[in-house]
Amino acid sequence: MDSASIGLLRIDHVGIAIPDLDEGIAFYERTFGMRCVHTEVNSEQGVREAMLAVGPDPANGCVQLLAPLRPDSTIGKFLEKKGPGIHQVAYTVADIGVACDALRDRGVRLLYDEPRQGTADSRINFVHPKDAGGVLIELVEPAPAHSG
Ligand code: V0V
Repeated sequence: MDSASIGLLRIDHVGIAIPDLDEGIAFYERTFGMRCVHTEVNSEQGVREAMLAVGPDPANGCVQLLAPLRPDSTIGKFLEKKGPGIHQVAYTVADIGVACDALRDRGVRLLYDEPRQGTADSRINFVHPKDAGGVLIELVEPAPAHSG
């Protein structure tokens, strides 16, 4: 890895906050012809979520729909303040520990001291939007079976 690289591999997903997951999935399938490849409830993050493959291969990038489990969850509060829309941009990383340490060295705040559980047993962390030009950046290290 060269000194500037933090091990980013590709855009993993663009996360979109929506009030109702089933309606959101139906809209993206009907309108854009995307395919829902995964749904899951993440209680710790307070979300019901769905991954929709943008093209034939989900590894080339997904839209992630995020619906709140509770009004006081992160997505619930975001919807109340800003309404539905883009919530985050997520990058796949080779090694989340390496990426987070490199970002901390560069003066960027990570939200968690240690990575937490994300979609499909991935490990995730976030860069605070105030340290990333107003964009919530998620880092995703896929579970071994999903990486590549
Ligand atoms: C808040 N702000 C944002 C933002 N959320 N700016 C851009 N994008 C967002 N998504 C801004 C907001 O406008 C305020 O700016 C400021 O940050 C403080 O916001 P707040 O409403 O007071 O909210 P906080 O501070 O309570 O929470 C903001 C953070 C929170 C980013 C700390 O959303 C968080 O912990 N996010 C990480 C977890 C998460 O997002 N989980 C749900 C997805 P002004 O008004 O002060 O200028 S879970 C997921 O993606 C999974 C499981 C997965 O992908 O696998």
